[in-house]
Amino acid sequence: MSKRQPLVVGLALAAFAAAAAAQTARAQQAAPAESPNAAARRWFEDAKFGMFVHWGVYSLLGKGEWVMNNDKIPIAEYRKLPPQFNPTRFDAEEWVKLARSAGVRYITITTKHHDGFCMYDSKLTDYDVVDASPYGEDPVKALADACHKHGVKLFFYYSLLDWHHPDYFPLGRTGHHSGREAKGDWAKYVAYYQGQVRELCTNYGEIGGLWFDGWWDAPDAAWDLEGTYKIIHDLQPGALAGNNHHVAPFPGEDFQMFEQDLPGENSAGFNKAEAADKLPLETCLTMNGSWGYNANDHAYKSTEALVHALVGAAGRGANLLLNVGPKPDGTIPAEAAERLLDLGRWLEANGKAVYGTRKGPIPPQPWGVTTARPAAEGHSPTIYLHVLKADVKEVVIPEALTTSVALPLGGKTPLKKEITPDGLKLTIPDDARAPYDTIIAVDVPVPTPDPVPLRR
Ligand code: H79
Repeated sequence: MSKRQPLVVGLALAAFAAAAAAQTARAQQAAPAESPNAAARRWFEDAKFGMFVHWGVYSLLGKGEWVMNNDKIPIAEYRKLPPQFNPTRFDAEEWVKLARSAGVRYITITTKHHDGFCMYDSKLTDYDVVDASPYGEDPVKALADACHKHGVKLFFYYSLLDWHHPDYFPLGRTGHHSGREAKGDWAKYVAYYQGQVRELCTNYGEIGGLWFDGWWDAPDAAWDLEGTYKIIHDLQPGALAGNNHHVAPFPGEDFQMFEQDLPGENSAGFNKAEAADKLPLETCLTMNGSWGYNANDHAYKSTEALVHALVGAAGRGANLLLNVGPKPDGTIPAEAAERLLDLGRWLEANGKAVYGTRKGPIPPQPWGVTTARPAAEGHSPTIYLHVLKADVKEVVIPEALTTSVALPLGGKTPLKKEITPDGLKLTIPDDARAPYDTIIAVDVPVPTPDPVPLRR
């Protein structure tokens, strides 16, 4: 442990103690009425795990969702795709059942990606799956119905950036090879996209929220995001608005997302925004290296890496939104389905230390992360230590936790404790080790002890 870390831990534990005390005090009062928005945010933070779906006419080419831009396909050429889109094997029930088996609590699906093609039935354009494909049905409607039936929330991904719409002008940083005319009325484009947001908030029953992307293509444009968020909150008071703009959250946004990085990390290069203090967080991640179906990308992450992503996100107070890219026929690639089922089995046994938790009072450590379940009726606060490194045999936690009981998840024998100059050392016996993540539940007595600064 570095010299600086113990102090940080002591302070975080103080916050945890204060929160636990506040929770106890709240439990003794009548519960104040919670707004639909606050309830939705709390639900979202409890949910922890979602399934992202990137599906569009680009899937036909099997080269990811950026193929129009990357291969410089003009609109006139790209327009030949919708007449070929006929996902005869698409079964919304099967997708949702798979999602449920994986342990996900919500699905976020692309309703329109940067290519501008709408995967739902829009009255504002003919460039949509019902009007322009032989399939002729609305897969988003089928998915919404299946989600409602099986108790999975549905979020809509919507690209603000549009490489096809004639009024998306002036062009932004991308989509310069579409061959469209160099003119357009931006205000008309805003009216178009806000009209589509209205459709999405009106035609599919209760939704979890809207997930915007592509703002970064034209960061100086007049998007009227405040107006957009108002439409969402007026039409669906329990829906959350989020925007993948890679900068600090704007007013009206209900959660903050990070793409291909956990909050606080920036391997992608554009995750420079700090995690907002008060907003729920979400990290979206590809399962291989692609969002949309990529026939040549077999570089799938291992189940262990995916468990570590889920737990790593939870330990940083974030959900994991894990992506699949269905094939053009509507089926989910076998490699992806296998991993989802692995995660489901793992969560079946270990979900207690993930669902409904918040980031733990001990920040990410070289050995792993912590999550926490605040005190509630019938149980004292619990801190879960997720030991993600297989070769770690002991962990040191703040000495203030000395009176706690530390049990491996599902085990019966408390861990050996020893006070050391660095803090309270817990020794992990070999028979307490679990695959991917050795979880130790630290039951903190109530009242939570005052944090004692760690000795140096
Ligand atoms: O939908 C998936 C991707 O297609 C989409 N977001 C996920 C969820 C995505 N679009 N672009 N990117 C991901 C990469 C972003 C690159 C950026 Fe830039 C770097 C945006 C801003 C800086 C490249 C350079 C694009 C604009 C300027």
